[in-house]
Amino acid sequence: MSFVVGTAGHIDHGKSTLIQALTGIDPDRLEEEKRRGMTIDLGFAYLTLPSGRLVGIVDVPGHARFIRNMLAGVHGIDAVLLVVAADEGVMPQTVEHLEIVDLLEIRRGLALVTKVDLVEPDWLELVTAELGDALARTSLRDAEILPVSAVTGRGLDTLQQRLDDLLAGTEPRADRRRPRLPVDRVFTISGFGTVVTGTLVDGSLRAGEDVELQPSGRRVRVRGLQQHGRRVEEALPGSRVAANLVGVEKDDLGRGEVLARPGTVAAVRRVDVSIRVLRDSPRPLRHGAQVLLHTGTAEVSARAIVLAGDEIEAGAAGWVQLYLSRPVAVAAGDRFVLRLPSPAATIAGGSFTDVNPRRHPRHDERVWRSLERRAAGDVLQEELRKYPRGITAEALLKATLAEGADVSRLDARRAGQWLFAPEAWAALAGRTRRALEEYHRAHPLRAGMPREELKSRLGLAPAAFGAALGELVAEGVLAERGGELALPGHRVDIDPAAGGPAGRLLELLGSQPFAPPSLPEAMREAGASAEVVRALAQRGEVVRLSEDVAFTRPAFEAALALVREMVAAQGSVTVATLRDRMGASRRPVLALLEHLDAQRVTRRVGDARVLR
Ligand SMILES: Nc1nc2c(ncn2[C@@H]2O[C@H](COP(=O)(O)OP(=O)(O)O)[C@@H](O)[C@H]2O)c(=O)[nH]1
Ligand SMILES: [Mg+2]
Repeated sequence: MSFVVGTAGHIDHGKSTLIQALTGIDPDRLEEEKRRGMTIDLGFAYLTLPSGRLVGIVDVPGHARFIRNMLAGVHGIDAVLLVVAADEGVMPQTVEHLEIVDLLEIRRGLALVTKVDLVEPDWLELVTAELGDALARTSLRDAEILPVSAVTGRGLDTLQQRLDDLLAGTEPRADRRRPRLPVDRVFTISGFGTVVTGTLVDGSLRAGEDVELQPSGRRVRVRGLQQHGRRVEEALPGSRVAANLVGVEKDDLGRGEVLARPGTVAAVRRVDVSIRVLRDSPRPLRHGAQVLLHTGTAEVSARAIVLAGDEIEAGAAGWVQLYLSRPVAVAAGDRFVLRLPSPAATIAGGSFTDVNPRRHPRHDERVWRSLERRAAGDVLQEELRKYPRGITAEALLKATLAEGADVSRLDARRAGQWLFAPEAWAALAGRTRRALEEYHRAHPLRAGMPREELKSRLGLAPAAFGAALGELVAEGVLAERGGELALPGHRVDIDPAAGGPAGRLLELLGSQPFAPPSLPEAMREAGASAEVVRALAQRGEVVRLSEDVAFTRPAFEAALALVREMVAAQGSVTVATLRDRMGASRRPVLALLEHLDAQRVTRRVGDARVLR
């Protein structure tokens, strides 16, 4: 198992010199760094501690202008070595680096007062006290302060021992089977091609794996892996890794890209975050503020949507949605730092609560209550709330990267493969009821609403609609009648006895049962609409034989009995023989027989009909 330790502290305080004294490796690898005697970009070294524990070291620049490089190096470290020169004491970037460490909630570290060879003991005491005060307000409040000198070697053995002790109490990195390597350096080695380095988190990476880079989406293969200058077949989370990649050129890569298993990390433009503004922030975080987001090795400008209130004051915390100017590959729980672009200042930090959120209304308590529950670990339940139209269990697990999580314990309505949050289900049932009420009011004579219409009103996916409908019927929200949907209490409201259009129509049709007036004519005369005819037909009081012939139910029953009787007596029936018996014209008789054929009561044989 290996660990990663990062330096922090003001420029020229002796960070790089200390790392070289400890490891024999000069972390200032750039020609410009050597020429200017100053760290510009991240430097890397490694060390074997007395117990045999291996640590990768990330040396960061202290200069204010290179804070962005410092931020790219500090992610994923297990512990920090905060360096303060004994002759200068706490300086601006000591404070700023400490603030960043605090915002990233890095709790393990050693505070090193270096260059002690340059000062008298009483001065050292003063600087130590001042450093103690600076630490007290941060996540490093428990860090031990050690005096060291890279020149005389004083304290270096103790430093190694204390670092060893500190890491001995460190939990191994969580293996979430989702390796992510935020790229912090890209270079080429002749004969090998492109190499990226980074601090691996969340899972282990194997040589030969097919992986992808996000946010660019490039597919590449890991040809080989190295750790601390040695080839390895597998790199474990929480270690420094160099990966030799096939399928990408050096110039197509940079910081901000994350190497991960395909499909496990999404690049997003919107995130919900929990934010704490520094107590000493020069400004509050205002709603609408343009900020720089630093997370992993990515830096992106973002606009802050403060969800409650108009700003988050210095020293306060709150919920914010960030709109990012371009996609960033992040995971829920990752930490970040926010800076103001100009005048440049670190003002806040926090962690991602939802990396795939909806847009939110501001000042809506439900939004941050949901985020609170999500942050407290109720991820699946809160994710489910984002889908008012339901989501399949499979898609829900995919959205939260929670493969194999238990969905059976969710507070959810199940409809086949689909899950609905309780409030979404209640809303769906409510909308269904209202849609049907409205429909019944507009069409009192119709038995119900066609399925397709409710489907489009509810806006559900076809599969979700089918499943949800079954549940709604089972729940008694609605009833399905002959392919149409109605409220269970809905009755078609016509009373044929009341002397209205329906009654008049029945009267007209019944006055000459086997030779009724044509249907359109009867409707006109009775003042009955097509709806009335439909309703009467649905209630069985009228039987429509064709477009323009309708019998009353008693007439139809009598005609049917006659047909059966004639066939029984004569073997078959024809239009002519039936017409004679019914004393009707050809038109209704033909319509009746064709209707009976269609109903599969009779069958045509030449000119005649027999019973089926
Ligand atoms: N006397 C003395 N000088 C030191 C010590 N450590 C570093 N220096 C000097 O301080 C200067 C800045 O050191 P450097 O490691 O580049 O600082 P960094 O910017 O924090 O990385 C260099 O000239 C070093 O030689 C030390 O322990 N004692
Ligand atoms: Mg340096």
